[in-house]
Amino acid sequence: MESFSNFNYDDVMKSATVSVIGRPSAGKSTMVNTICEMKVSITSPIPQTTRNKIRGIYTDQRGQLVFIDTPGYHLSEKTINRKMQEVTVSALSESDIILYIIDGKREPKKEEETLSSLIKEAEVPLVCAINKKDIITKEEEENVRFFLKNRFPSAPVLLTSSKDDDGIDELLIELFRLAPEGELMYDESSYTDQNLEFRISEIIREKTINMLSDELPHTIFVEVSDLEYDEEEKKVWVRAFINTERDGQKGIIVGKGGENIKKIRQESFKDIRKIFPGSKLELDLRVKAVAKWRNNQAVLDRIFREINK
Ligand SMILES: Nc1nc2c(ncn2[C@@H]2O[C@H](COP(=O)(O)OP(=O)(O)OP(=O)(O)O)[C@@H](O)[C@H]2O)c(=O)[nH]1
Ligand SMILES: [Mg+2]
Repeated sequence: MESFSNFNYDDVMKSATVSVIGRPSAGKSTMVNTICEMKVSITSPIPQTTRNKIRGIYTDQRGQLVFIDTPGYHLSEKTINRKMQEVTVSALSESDIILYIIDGKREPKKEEETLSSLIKEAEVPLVCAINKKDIITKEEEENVRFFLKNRFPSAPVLLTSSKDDDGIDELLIELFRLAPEGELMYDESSYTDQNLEFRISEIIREKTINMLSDELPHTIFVEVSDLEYDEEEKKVWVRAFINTERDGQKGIIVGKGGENIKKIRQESFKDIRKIFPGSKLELDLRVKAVAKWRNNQAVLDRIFREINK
């Protein structure tokens, strides 16, 4: 990220929570990762990847912004989708600023209208980002600008590419401009506050999702059943389950001769090791079927539980 050379420094420290809101696949999690310069929140080409409120922390001389990544807002009556809608709506009112991310490639329709109405009702200072600048045409950009001008005439609108880290410095300037004065909420070296089990399970979920296609990514959830971390001996032992809905789906995740699960394990291993630098990691990964878990209240309660430390 470029330095913010044209910023006027003063003595006032700013501090704000920023809810990152938008439809599925708009690029919210990619945006949070780009800003925090760290993989805080998993991403994938498949809509509805994020399921929880995930905090990513950005700190510089101006102060601190605590981003709350949220599930993409999707109109659907299914239990799990409604749960995800609830997570998103709860983030709207609990932040100092809303960062509304619109995928410039997709014409705003009903879902965007519903979401923008919810944002309006929240009455929280707003910054809008038209994202995917790297692939949108001038006409697509103008369409989205027209939509936003109609609904939020006075909100700043930025053009960004969260993938290419373009327009992000300008976005941060707007966010800090709106941020209230305040002390740092987290240590300046922090970039997230998710608990270890959650971070590990999300890494494994990301690697699994990226291996699958169609509806399958939505049928999985990952749980870490055991985590032993011996800081002195520098050893970590993890056992985790990739849960799907049916035995047939288990076979797809495992793959021919176990080739898929091997790849998922290898990719997960690389990322999990980064959480425990210098430690020896053992990862025991298993696949299990949990019938109809998306309608199982106990499972949903576990998935949507508090994920912060
Ligand atoms: N070309 C382009 N692709 C992007 C950009 N930002 C994100 N993407 C891609 O869009 C897809 C979705 O990105 P995510 O960051 O997972 O989107 P999200 O809004 O968090 O999605 P949900 O969690 O499902 O709501 C991924 O394939 C990203 O690589 C961008 O600025 N340009
Ligand atoms: Mg996401």
